[in-house]
Amino acid sequence: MRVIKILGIILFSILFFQNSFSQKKEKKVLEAEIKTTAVCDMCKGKIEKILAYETGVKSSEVDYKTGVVKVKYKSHKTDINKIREAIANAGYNADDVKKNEEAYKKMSACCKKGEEKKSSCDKKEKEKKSCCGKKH
Ligand SMILES: [Cu+2]
Repeated sequence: MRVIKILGIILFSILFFQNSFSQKKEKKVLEAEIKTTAVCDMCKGKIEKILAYETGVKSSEVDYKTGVVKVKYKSHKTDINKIREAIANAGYNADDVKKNEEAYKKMSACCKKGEEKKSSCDKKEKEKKSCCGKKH
């Protein structure tokens, strides 16, 4: 019985220390990459703006050529799924989180087409027009 009691105490303290350790760890700034359906400069501007207002997000950078958003966030203020949701609410897929259809409908035609439209975005850029025909 005594052994069990001692083992119990040891187990309890291990769990306790682990818990307080991971809480300390959680107050860190984490970096993540989220795959989105961003295709042009306008998408980039939009997503970066949204994330700038998102709680806990320190910085974000969208590479619309690859569709990858690099985001730095405070893990005790937000989590990766909230960030994905914010992007999805703007009309873009974010990893496994599907885009908000209402927001998607309101987007400029150029931003809607994902992969296939990428080439035409580039073409327009070469003509020195903004991808979606708007200055931003
Ligand atoms: Cu776009």
